[in-house]
Amino acid sequence: GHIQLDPGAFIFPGMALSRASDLLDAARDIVRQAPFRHLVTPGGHRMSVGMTACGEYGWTSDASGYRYTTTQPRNGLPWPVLPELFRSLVEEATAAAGFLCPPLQSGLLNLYRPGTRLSLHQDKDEEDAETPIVSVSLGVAATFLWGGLDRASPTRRLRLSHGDVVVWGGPSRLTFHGVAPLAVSSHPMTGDCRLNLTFRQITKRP
Ligand code: MD3
Ligand code: FE
Repeated sequence: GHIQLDPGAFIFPGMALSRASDLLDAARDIVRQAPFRHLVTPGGHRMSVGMTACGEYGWTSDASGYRYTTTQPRNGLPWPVLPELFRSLVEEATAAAGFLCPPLQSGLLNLYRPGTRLSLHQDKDEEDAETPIVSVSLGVAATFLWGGLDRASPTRRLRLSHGDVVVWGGPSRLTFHGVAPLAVSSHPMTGDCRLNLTFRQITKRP
């Protein structure tokens, strides 16, 4: 079963559970090729989230702004290939939410350690704002902040646990969201960390 959070936003509790250890293995393989980095925002703040990517496009931030690149800024190499296991989970999740999506272009990997947070933001660096975003939570559970279409809208707090998959599409695609500082806790598969995978379409579809 699923929970509809808002129009277009669907949580599938535990959808990735049976695949969690394979997803983590695939993530480790990506991290070997493209290590986590703490990006600096255009405002000069070092992000507490460790980030890397796979697929055609990866997200980058530096003094000149936020953008998607087809190569890793640190070495000019392409981002690691988006694993088939990720692709099939995304296809399954979007179909279950009632969206028909060709394969998504980018897989972002976000690493949270105790105290890591992600302040309230909108995802609007993608040219395509129609295709849903899919997220997969692994390891230590986090408190997710779910706001509205204005920064000042009230936020709801919801728990995202190991194996949960969420599809964020339609009117929810541009909702403000964030993650509260990760608690000190432990998960058998990830120790004190949380790994979040998000999948997106970057360029407009023809
Ligand atoms: C709702 N990541 O990478 S995943 C991000 O847990 C990001 O790492 C968080 O926000 C994380 O940009 C939240 C859930 C999520 C991701 C993207 C969204 C929710 C979203 C885009 C639009 C609306
Ligand atoms: Fe986001």
